[in-house]
Amino acid sequence: MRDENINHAFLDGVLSGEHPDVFYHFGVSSGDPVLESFRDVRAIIMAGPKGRIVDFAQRWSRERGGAPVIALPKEDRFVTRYCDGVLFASHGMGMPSASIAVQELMRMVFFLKRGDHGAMSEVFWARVGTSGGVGLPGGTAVVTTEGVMADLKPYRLLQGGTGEYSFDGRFPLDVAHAIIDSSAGSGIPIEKGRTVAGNEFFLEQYRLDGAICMETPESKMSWLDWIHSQGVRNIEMEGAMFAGYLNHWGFPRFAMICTTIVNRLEGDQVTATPEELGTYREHIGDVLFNYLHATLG
Ligand code: R2B
Ligand code: URA
Repeated sequence: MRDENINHAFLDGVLSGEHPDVFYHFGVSSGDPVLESFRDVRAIIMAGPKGRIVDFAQRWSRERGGAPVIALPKEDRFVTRYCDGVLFASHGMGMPSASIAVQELMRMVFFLKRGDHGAMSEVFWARVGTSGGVGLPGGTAVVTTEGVMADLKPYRLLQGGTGEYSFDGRFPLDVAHAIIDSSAGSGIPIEKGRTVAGNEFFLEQYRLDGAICMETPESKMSWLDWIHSQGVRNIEMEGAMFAGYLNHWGFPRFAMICTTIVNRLEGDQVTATPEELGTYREHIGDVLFNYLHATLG
């Protein structure tokens, strides 16, 4: 862990009991007894939609001998489920939403593991989601090696009027390879590659079908060809921040697994049928669960 990047000025007072930590968007505080049952958390699995979290937790419970599922009561922002060492949490769409979930969960892990670096570094984090493929057909599971923004630079935010904060978007390659290995022989098409995180579904992903369009067919294809030539295999909306924040604290084990739902070299609109989309989502669920079983025993 990178202790120098942990906000001890705020967090140490939580451990010493000077003040609680209110995880406002999850509707829970460090003083709430329900968090005692999360102490053994070994993996944090995040996904955009709430329904996917509920489904994942139910599946994990089934596959772990009917282990109980615990829900946090507040569900208007993010949905959370805890079951047998795994905390499942939704993050909404885009980096502004997902960054709130990630920051509160990082604080929660600090609290649950009592600031112990060894225990914190054992926690595995994953985002499991959908994406636009770049030269890949729908239904391919992409395991990300690096998250970048649309200009292929790392995730960054305005630092008031003075500059920008910038974050390292690389994903640990040993984890990416272990995920791919644990689904070997499953028949699911899996690729690894860099992933662009757009701040927008339309403009920062160079779509021509938005209400607002700033691109031409030529500028769109030129961007897609460029990012493809630089090793990008898919486009989504959270990965660069997700890796950037986890790297900032020095978490060593995290990953992103996204299914492609459209091949952006062939079009912009998502025309896959509900049945096809269901199959694509099953792929990433299977890849995730194969790894969870392999890594958590
Ligand atoms: C993938 O899908 C969502 C947009 O449809 C977004 O959250 C993402 O990263
Ligand atoms: N999610 C995205 O952000 N982009 C796509 O093209 C598909 C899913």
